[in-house]
Amino acid sequence: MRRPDWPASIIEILEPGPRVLDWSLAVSVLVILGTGLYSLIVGRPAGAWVFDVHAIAGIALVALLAFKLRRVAPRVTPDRLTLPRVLSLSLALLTAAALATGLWWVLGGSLSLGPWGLLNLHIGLGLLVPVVLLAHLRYRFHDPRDVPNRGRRTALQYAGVVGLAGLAWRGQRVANQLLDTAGADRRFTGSRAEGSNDGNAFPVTSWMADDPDPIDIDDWDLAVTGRVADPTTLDFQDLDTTGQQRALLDCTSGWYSEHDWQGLAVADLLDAVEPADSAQWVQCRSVTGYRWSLPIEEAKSALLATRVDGEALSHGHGAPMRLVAPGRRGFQWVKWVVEVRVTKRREVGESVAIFVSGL
Ligand SMILES: Nc1nc2c(c(=O)[nH]1)N[C@H]1C(S)=C(S)[C@@H](COP(=O)(O)O)O[C@H]1N2
Ligand SMILES: [Mo]
Repeated sequence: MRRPDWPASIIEILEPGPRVLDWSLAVSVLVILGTGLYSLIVGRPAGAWVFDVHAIAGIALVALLAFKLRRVAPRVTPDRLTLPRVLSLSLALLTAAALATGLWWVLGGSLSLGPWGLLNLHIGLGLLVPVVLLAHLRYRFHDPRDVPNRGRRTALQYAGVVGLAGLAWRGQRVANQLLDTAGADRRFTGSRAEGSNDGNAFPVTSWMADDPDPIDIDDWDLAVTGRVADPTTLDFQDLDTTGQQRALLDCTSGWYSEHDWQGLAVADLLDAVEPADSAQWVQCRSVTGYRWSLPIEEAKSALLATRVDGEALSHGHGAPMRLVAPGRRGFQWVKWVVEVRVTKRREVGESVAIFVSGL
């Protein structure tokens, strides 16, 4: 009997049976998709596990995909390229690209794609995977009851794959530190530092189409509307901008920046207009139609900033007024605010508006 060499034997030990493998590929894609989407709204360290699960499942998927490709490679021949095969092949390439861009980001890579970067590319590729996967399953679906029951062995294999992926995720941190890469000082969200404590000198991100003309302070005012006893409209000169807040803006495109912000404390504004008992949400609306709500209790610790580190806010950063929402991801920090609306229910349309405002 041939004695298996070392790499071959570890592959044989860990490699799940074909059906189990296919189902675990589907499950890991679901886990990665779910944690990936959810991670976009996680801004506080208590949610760090979401990123860990996303990364470990991603590394495990690298191994699972390798097993899968090893199994199907002999079947991929150019003369038999039918639609289902083209779909399978695209799925493999797309998944590999999504995994590679994620790993590259973690290891300190970057890429400039106009207004977007490497992390945006990773998210875009990742969102395409389930679409092509569904098309692939249309042709290749197998009933889960076909999975042969080899419980104990399969469980051990999974412990092995996930355990090794977890080790790799830890090892990555050490490697980044030792090699002092751009991946070394990531926040738990994966974001890297950009221009903290330096006034307006941090990246400007209007992630979709928002690009309003600069706002003239004399033409600007702030409307406070909705479920309040005293709706009001304030000129810039009327504002009490002695509020302060140190807060960190963490954009889902992969950078963060921490600053001392000055401006109008939302708590003071609310005190002045007296919210009704039914008031639950505070929505900040931009001149562009972009808008986002915070629960009213949380809004009381938010700031409508007019300055950053003592400098007047620049146009790109939302002058004359932008929301500073501590612990929330950057996309919720509405720029060019012209209205604060106090509501009972959160407006459903706002999650659409952040994609289409300014179009
Ligand atoms: N009106 C409006 N507000 C916005 C955005 C936008 O496109 N339009 N982009 C958001 C996103 S995705 C981020 S990360 C921050 C970026 O703020 P900055 O450009 O000051 O860095 O603003 C948020 N507020
Ligand atoms: Mo962002």
